[in-house]
Amino acid sequence: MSYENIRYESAGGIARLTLNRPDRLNSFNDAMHAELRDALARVRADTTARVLLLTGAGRGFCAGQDLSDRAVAPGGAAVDLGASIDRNYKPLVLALRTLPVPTVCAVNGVAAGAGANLALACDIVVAAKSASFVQAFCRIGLVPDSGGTYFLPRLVGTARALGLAMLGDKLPAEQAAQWGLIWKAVDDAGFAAEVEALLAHLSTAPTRGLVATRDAIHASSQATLAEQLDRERDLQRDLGYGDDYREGVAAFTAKRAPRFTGR
Ligand code: T3D
Repeated sequence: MSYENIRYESAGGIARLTLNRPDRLNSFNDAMHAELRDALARVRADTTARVLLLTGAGRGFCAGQDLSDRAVAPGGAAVDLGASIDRNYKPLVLALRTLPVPTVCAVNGVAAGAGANLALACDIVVAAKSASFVQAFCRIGLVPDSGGTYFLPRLVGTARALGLAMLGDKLPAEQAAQWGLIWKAVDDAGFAAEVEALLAHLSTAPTRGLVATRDAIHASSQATLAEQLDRERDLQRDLGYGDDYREGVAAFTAKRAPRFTGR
């Protein structure tokens, strides 16, 4: 499939996916969703990829659903938004959360509506200080979707989740980091270099161990302590037979840098 609404490349262990409708602040349309599905399937099948970068082209990260596809003429039939979520947004969020490699979202500018929550579906979210997060749904009479009602209270607590979701204010990147919504806000001047350093690190990290860590941390909110201890035991047992654990211990013992293969 050729892409018109996104850019995708994979090289040096890094898969890079860029939302690419900058004149519409990279808002989603059906064609972009289809391309994203295709690209994420490629990442999943790419045995050389060790990390995924998700970012946006131009001044924004993503403004959520393209609302020009949602305008209804007086008396016209309304669009079935539930069908849109089943077809596009739910598979997108679940595909990101279950990728076999760590995911980094570099929020280069405003992230609004489903665009904000797409970012929150990634493992590590780094934002330029000029970026912001907007739960814009309440401005058009909707609820936060694409995992918004799931991610927000878990990340920032009920009071802040409700404030963000019911008021729809722009949350500046620095405050988002202070609140624990994202990992880090970085000066615009150093943003690209910081993202590249993160990608270089993750592309040579013990990939299976990191993905198992993500899965365990996500599972913990539904688990008892005993269940979580059992989960950690099972993952540790599995990883303990892996190449990266063997390499990590060998490198530590030999006082050299490890050469992880992601296996
Ligand atoms: O529908 C379904 O399938 C259900 C799922 C829904 C998921 C959702 O995401 S619903 C929420 C949809 N998104 C929004 O409501 C956000 C709308 N946009 C904004 O609130 C603001 O544009 C931003 C806060 C994102 C950025 O503000 P600002 O001042 O930096 O930029 P701007 O001037 O508002 O926008 C720049 C241009 O992008 C402008 O076009 P123009 O005037 O230059 O021709 C604006 O219309 C366009 N744009 C921004 N967001 C969207 C958009 N065009 C279409 N759809 C958008 N979502």
